[in-house]
Amino acid sequence: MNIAPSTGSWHDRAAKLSFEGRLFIDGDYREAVSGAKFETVNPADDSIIAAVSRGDGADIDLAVSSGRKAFKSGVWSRMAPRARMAVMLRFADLVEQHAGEFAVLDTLDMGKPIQEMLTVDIPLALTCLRFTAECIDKIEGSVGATASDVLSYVIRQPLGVVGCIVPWNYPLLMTVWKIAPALSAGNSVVLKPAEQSPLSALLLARLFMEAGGPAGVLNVVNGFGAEAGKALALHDGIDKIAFTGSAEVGKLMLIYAGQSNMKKVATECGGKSPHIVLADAENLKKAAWWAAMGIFGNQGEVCCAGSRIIVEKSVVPDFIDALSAQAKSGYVPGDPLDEATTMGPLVTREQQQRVLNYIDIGRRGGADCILGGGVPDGLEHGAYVAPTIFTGVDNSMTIAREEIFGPVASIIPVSGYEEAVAIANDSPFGLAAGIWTSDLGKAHRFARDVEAGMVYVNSYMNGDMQLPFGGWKESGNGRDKCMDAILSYTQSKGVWVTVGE
Ligand code: TXE
Repeated sequence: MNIAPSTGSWHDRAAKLSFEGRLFIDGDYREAVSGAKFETVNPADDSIIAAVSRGDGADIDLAVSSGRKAFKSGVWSRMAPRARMAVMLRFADLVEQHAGEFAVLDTLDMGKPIQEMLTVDIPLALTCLRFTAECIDKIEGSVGATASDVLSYVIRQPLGVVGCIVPWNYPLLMTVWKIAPALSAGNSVVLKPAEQSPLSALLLARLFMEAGGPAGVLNVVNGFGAEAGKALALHDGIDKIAFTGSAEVGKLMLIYAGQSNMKKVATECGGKSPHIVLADAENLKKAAWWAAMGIFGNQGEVCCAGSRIIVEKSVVPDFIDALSAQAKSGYVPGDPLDEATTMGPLVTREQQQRVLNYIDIGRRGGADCILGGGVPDGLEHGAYVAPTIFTGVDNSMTIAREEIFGPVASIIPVSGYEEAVAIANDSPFGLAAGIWTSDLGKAHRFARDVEAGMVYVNSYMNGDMQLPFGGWKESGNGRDKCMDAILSYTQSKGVWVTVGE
């Protein structure tokens, strides 16, 4: 992937950046109708990055009507598929050209290491933009089998105006996972970024226009969930809400749809994903490497984090040694703008407090904290939490049931495969699941037995654009990535044509 090389330090680049904090509506930046603003804060040192316009219902109204006007005009929704594809591919190229800027914006806003932006978030966002663009002229209808005096066919059409509500853990990537398929399918979009990470979406909107996207097709309204987000989800002019966030707010989306126009709702709501290591795993060190990545990568602020590590008893001591060693060498908290840093601060002081509180609950609940368990020495100036490992965890403990969304691993010992699967499935969530085994039969059995939308055998959080991303149970009902995701931003229409007498 051709990512812009770093020139000078990333701190120099950050110092030179000018921040756009206004809303983006109808093809232009503008202040919120109320004139209100909020500050976005760098969690690495509590400094204020920028003042951002605080949108509310009035701004959502403007954005939705701009999206509707654009949709009805057909300027995008009826554009020839390959012409729309060309715009989306140019959009991807522009995002790639601005990779360094995106890397700095998201790192400042939410604290993730810049090297993770460069090696994970940006390449994955580009792949998503290009994959969805390439799918545009592969959206097909069908012709039904009928008597010869009838022609019946099914066409797929865009929904209209889609509201996208996204979280802060992958600001650019989660935004792209929603807007790329929605735009590719011909819809207009009103995007509400997370209030913790409002900046990169504003650059995206400008680049979409530069690529040839018509005004009004992509609108960005920053603001708070209970103000801008709620107004968007309740809006009668919105045809679908695509949401990623907490299960609590995901449930609200379904309520808002019922209280308004019964818009379609797709949710992706996090999890408490099981990552199983059986005694017949071929290589425990390798399993520990992936397990560490699965819970400490992106500071553990990952919806499919393998937060419950379920390990067969006979290999627990060796696995704990390997995981601890990997945590200590591979995840060293530090300045996220330093390219050598492998772990940044959490997104906010509130999130830090929430995670420290769960660590306290774990200790008081009787689990054994064998690594980390607090703020790393010398990093009190930011929202840091050290990689933390609990052993002797029982699946009924709070730390095994609730999503912590931080670098906290819980090791749950089990007697073998049957108990491992029973525990894996004993959760209100069902997003991802992993297993380490050299028994092919067991691996495939697991893929069928486990209640999760994504299964990894002998690796973790792996995959590409072909595979659907989404959950079972309270992890939500939506699917990102893959052709199905694009189709979920269309609706079918059956046409019955009488051609005979
Ligand atoms: O999420 P929220 P928060 C989980 C994770 C985390 C917890 C809280 O466990 O610790 O949720 O994070 C918007 N109407 N995940 O508080 O509140 C909000 O502005 C409309 C997992 O950040 O769900 C933001 O844009 N919108 C998750 C988005 O919803 C509302 C990623 C998510 O915020 C709203 C993030 C409302 N009433 C958190 N209230 C994942 N699946 O990866 C909030 N929002």
